[in-house]
Amino acid sequence: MKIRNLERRIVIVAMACLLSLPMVSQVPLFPTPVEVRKAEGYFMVGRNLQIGSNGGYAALLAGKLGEELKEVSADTRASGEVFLELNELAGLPDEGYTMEVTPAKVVLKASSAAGLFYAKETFLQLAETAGGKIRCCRIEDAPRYSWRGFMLDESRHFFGKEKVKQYLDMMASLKLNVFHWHLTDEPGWRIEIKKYPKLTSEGAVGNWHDPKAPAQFYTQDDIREIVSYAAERHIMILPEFDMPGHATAVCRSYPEVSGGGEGKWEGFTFHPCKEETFEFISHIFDEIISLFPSPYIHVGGDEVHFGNQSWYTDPEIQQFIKDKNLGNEVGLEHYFIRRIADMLASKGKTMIGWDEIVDAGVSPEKAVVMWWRHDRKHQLVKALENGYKVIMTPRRPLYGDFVQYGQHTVGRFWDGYNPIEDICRFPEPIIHLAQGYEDQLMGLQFSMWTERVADEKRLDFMMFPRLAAVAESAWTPAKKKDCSLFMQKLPKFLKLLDRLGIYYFNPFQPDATPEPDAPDKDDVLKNG
Ligand code: TNX
Repeated sequence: MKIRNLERRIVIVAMACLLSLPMVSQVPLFPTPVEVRKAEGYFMVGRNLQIGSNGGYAALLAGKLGEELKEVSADTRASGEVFLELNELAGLPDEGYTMEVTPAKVVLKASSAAGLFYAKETFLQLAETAGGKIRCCRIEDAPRYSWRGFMLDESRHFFGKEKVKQYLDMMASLKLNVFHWHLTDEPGWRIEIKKYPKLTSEGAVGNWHDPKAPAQFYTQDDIREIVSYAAERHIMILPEFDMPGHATAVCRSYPEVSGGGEGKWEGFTFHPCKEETFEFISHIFDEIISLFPSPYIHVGGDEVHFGNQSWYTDPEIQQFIKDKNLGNEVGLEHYFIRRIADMLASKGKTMIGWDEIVDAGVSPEKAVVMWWRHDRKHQLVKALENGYKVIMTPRRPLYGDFVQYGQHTVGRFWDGYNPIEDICRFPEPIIHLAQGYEDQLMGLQFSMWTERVADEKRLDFMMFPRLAAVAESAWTPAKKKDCSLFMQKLPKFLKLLDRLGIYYFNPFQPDATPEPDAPDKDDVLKNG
């Protein structure tokens, strides 16, 4: 009899645990906060809501609530208060915040403007996902990584200002804080440079699928508008000017700085040793720097070997390698990168480059590395051992042009593909490689290359809902991250996407959300 009672008690306790676990952790927030303690009762978001602040964002919050709660059932009578409190003395971590919800009042507190901004985003998401009826709770939250990025390639295909702003809004809601803007590459140059007008009159013509597509690019006014739109959302924009390779659009417009190349790689690189090349690049940097307040400029540095055939035969280049004692063409590539790092340092900026730059011998004071070649884990380790700060964006699982479902027919594969669960789990499977170097890991980013993404519908489809998992892996600390719970609450995020009219892949019903049409059917790239 006693044993029976004990058994029953164990069953009851076990059931209570099972029931309460998801209740505690499944607060409908993306990304999952560090700590949520639920309490009794609800705060109702009503029409008579009072919003106060000593640190801004009250009007913004009121506006957003007005807009977004039109769609959900906001109680018309309730009249609580929300207060946004900026308190430097509270000693909350940078970008961190607390949120205390009681039936009569919500207090959002932070010690930094960014923290207060994120507290507001949390409140908004809760109000939205809970239909204006917010469960009483206390949230303590702060990010795992300071670099929570998203990269968009607008050279291969151009999407324009409105799309970028929509994504900046999504990033803000997900607490992502770096927009890496890949503005130059083979098919098109996408940023107005006053000193070199042909960069856009000629270089902006064409895209990956159509070399004659009318010129598409951002004017300097557009750039300023987007930079300030991002700054209002605590998002830094990192511009990328890819060199010495992936420079085809530049070399088409200004052949005097071209480094040759063959066949489809004609004009792929800058001329690596003409003084004129460095002056040209320096002038472009000056305009880029005047537009982007970011302390970093991304200079690419990837895949130079694709199109540097002429470096091996051009007598001037060969002589330069000898005179400077650079050894060979790879040594020349490294010389180029070191010069660019010095040039940027002299202009007060830090260079960021793809992981090829680890071999160039740049001082770690002057460069940050983006690790992308998932199949070269030693390059991540080497970057860390050599003292570089690193941002992780390995192709698997953080490239958005990889498919997210085995049956998809347009996109990349490489011994598998990038389902949302793999993104959520990152970086745990590789984090042991960084053991002892955690301080050098700035964070991670999702990189959306667009050779196979020709329009907005496909772009949305490749982005969502995976971007929510990117936020989860960049924000939520490992010990608080639970990817099966994340998947359980994901339908709430899909509902938000529905409300915003964003087309997405539904991992729960893969066949209900078919792949959008693409210019090239079955455009699959495998392992290369
Ligand atoms: C490699 S990532 C590239 C890009 C391509 C991408 C496609 C990197 C540094 N270079 O130029 O768009 O693969 O996945």
